[in-house]
This record gives sequence, C-alpha cells and structure tokens, in this order.
Amino acid sequence: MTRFFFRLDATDGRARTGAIDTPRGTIRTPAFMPVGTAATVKGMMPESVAETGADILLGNTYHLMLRPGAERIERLGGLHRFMNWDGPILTDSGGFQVMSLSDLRKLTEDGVTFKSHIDGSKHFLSPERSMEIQRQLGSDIVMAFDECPALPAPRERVAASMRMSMRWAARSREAFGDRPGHALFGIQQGGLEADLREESAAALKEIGFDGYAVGGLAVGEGQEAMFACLDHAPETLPREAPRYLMGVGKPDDIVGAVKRGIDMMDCVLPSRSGRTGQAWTRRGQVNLKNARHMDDPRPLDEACTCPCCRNYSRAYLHHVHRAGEMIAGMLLTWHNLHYYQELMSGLRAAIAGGRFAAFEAAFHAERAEGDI
Ligand code: PRF
Ligand code: ZN
Repeated sequence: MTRFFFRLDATDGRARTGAIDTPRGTIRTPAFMPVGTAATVKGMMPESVAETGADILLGNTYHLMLRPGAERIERLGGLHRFMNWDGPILTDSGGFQVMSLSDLRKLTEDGVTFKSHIDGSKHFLSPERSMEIQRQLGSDIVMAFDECPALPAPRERVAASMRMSMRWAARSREAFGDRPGHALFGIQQGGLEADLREESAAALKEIGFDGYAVGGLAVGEGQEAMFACLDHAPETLPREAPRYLMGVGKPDDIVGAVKRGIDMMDCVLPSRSGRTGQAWTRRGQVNLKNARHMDDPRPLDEACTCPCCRNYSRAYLHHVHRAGEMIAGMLLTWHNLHYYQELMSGLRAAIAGGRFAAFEAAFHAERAEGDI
C-alpha cells in the first residue's frame, strides 16, 4: 500500500501523457479534477462523477474545517467514506481560500488568523495545522500551505509573498512527515516574474516533493499573460514529477496549459456554470437561459453521449432552468463534466499518438464555428 508513482508514457512537444498510481486508483494524465469543495460535487452523485470519467476529486481544507470540521470527518471515517468516493482525493491547503473568501484575515510568518465567511467564528491556519487537517480528512494528495497576491501586484509584494510561501513549504514538508501511500505537493509562486518562478522552483526542489503545482495564476492576469508564464514555469519543475496548474480553467485554458507541460488541473467552472444555465460544448459556451432555445427540440450537443444530451432537449433545459428546478443544474453539470473529461481523454490520446498540434487546431476550428 505504499505505491504512489508517476509514469510518463509519451510526450509531444512539451505536452505529456501518463498516469499517477495511487493506492486508491490510477489517475490518467493530463487529468481534470472536478471540485468537491464541501464534500460534494454540487448536484452530482459520486458514482455519476465517476461515470463522466473523473479519476480524482478535489476537496478543500478551508471549507471542511469550518463545516462540518476536520475532527468530525476523521471520527466518521475520513472524507472518502463520508462523501462516498473511494477514488483518490486531492485537498487544497486552505491559504488561498482564506485570502479569497474569509473576513478579517491577519497574516503573519506563523500563519493566518481569519473569520469564517459562514458564521464569523475565529480560526487559525498554518502549515502545521493544514497538514494535520488534511491528514484527518484522509487526503491522498496533500497540498503545501501557501499564499499568493491577486495580480497585478508590485514585484516586491510578489517576491516577499513567494519567499514566505517557500518557508511555509519547508514547514509543510516537515509537518507532513513520512506517510506511505500519501503524497505531498509543493506549490510554486512568483507571479508573472520568470526569475521569481525560478527561485521558487529551486526552493521547492531543494525541499523535495512528490509533485509540484504552479500556483498564483488565473488570479486576474488574463490568458495571454498566463500562457507567457507557462511558457517557462513548468520547465523549471522536475520533469519526472506531476505538474499541477491550480484553479484552471476554461476549455481553451486547459488545452493551452497541457500544450505547455501541465499534467493536472482543477476548476469550479464546469460545475458552477452548470448551475447558472451555462453549458460548455465543442462549439464553445451555450447559454440555456437564452430564449432561442425555448422551442428547440434538439439536444445541447447531438454528438455528446452524456445523459443530458441523450435524453433531453434544449427546450427542456431552458424550461427547467427558468423554473428554478434542481434538475437543470444536475443535467448541465453532468454534461459539462462529461465534456471536460472527453476533452482530457482527447488530449491524452492525441499526445500518445503524436498528433497534439492537429488536435489543437481541430479544437479551435470547431469552436470558431460557434453554437449551431
Ligand atoms: N494556491 C493554492 N490553491 C490555489 C491557488 C494557489 O495559488 C490557485 C491559483 N489559481 C487556485 N487555487 N493553495
Ligand atoms: Zn452532453
């Protein structure tokens, strides 16, 4: 039960495909991880999430420590049993969510004190406490505790924050200890500055992790700047370890990130936009709220094999969304997650077959046609 192993099967340019073996199952890469923030991928049964093709879910230290509490989840047998998902779970470490969600935060070298966005109660997170919570949850892939500014930010602020995150990475490593079958990933910071990204990568490699995340992107810089950073940042991280781009993204962000050497991603977009009547298809974004769907008997995407597209019309999806029926979010979330996983499987096959460039061209050409 000690195996945790990343295998690279093929590369095409900088794009890579392979697999991460864990005691709870294999994660095919490039992988997209649906977000299960509050111990649920909203609107989906875990077995349905698995049917979309997901190998791994993401959970959140920040949300779960506040509600229902990490100690409670541990007493109840851990997060896998609690939410009925027996595949791998990666948990984010909390610092990023504290900075974006909580009230009245106070950041020091020791950690961060904050007030819950749910009930205003006071809490503390540090590298040591985050490692403890992620252990209590039973996370398979634990993330180091980090922090990052929203962009644009002055270089000095980005540098100071990155350096503190690297000291926190060393404390995370120390507190995590040796836990066979569980992995600890470090998180690179440094904003859009190439030399800070390199300094951060060197610090992480010196500490030594099972995988490496590119953090601090998709925080307001825009796709062009993000891609410019990804033109060099992944290459500063070890080739033989998985590289995880945190909180990304739209389908075209994913294709561009994979092209630049990213192996794992997560994003709330497919599930969140499903609940607001937005669908993602090979022809781009479709807004089911639009009145043009009202009398349309066609499925969302006639080429899609998901239960939403096999069994329901655009007219129905428009109606149930308008009527505020729960099934609207359920069906659109299912479709969106299915579409994302199909995209990942297409990317994996294209890289394995040495035809990434053709895949990318076809992806953009189909989207350029627009929804029809
Ligand atoms: N750090 C952590 N979680 C994150 C990020 C980060 O930089 C991001 C940035 N896109 C999303 N989630 N710990
Ligand atoms: Zn579908």
